[in-house]
Amino acid sequence: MSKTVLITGATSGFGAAAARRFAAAGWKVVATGRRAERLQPLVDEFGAGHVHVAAFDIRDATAMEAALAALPPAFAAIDLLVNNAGLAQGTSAAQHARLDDWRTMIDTNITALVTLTHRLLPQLIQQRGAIINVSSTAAIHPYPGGNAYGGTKAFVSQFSLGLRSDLHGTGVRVTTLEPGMAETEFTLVRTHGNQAASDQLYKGANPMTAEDIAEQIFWIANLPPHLNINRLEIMPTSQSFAGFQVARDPA
Ligand code: NDP
Ligand code: 8X3
Repeated sequence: MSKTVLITGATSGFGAAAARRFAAAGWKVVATGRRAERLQPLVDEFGAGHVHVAAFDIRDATAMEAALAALPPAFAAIDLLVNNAGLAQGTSAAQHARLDDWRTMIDTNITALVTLTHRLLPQLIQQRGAIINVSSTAAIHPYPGGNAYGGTKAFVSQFSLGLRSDLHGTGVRVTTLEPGMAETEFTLVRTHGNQAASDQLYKGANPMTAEDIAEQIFWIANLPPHLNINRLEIMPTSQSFAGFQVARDPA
């Protein structure tokens, strides 16, 4: 019998590519996100028996609960939760950042993620299922302007490892996936809609693609049940590390 995956943030980027990857392989897919018009093509492509879509703002716990309660019976037993919905907003240094941006990132990347995870844990245990949390290299490697975004992703990574510990003996697998630069709508969102800035960032950089990350998610999910990838950090070959910065006294 085919397994069921619930993927958040399936209207774009990693989530959309993952929804296609899993549906193409015969998984039943519950695809979520706010933009309903981006979800419907998944149903058109794979059929209502294979993809169920639910459009809601993941920060709205009531809407999330209603969407879960309304899952058709064929999609109701979730084997795999892919917590992918998330965003960065702003690239400014902390002292110039907008507090609203920080709150949006915390509400989406942390609060919504833990709410959905908490809601699905009993059935994931029952299914001996799996959780893949999409974190970021920003969780591990700080950079100027990363402030609250990196903080939210550090939470995601550490929360994942904590879940893994708590779920010891249940058979539930937990992975934190930490990608570096990938070309999606991520930078468009981060810059509040600046397409030129987004294009400039990725130009000539050979970034990863959404499909590259979807393939990693699919691979992690389809490993034999006795194997658990705890953390997977992945970057494009073109991206690496730079040294510490040093502020010097004036001469
Ligand atoms: P995209 O902007 O292309 O996709 C983000 C997805 O999250 C969209 O489907 C969006 O759906 C959804 N989302 C955002 N806010 C909400 C909300 N309030 N309610 C419901 N859904 C929401 O970016 P990516 O695919 O790149 O990002 C996916 C994840 O990967 C994020 O968690 C991001 O932090 C992480 N990541 C991205 C990297 C990159 O370089 N691209 C690198 C490392 C991690 P909608 O707007 O329709 O609601
Ligand atoms: C996105 C990767 O380096 O732009 O999570 O923060 S980065």
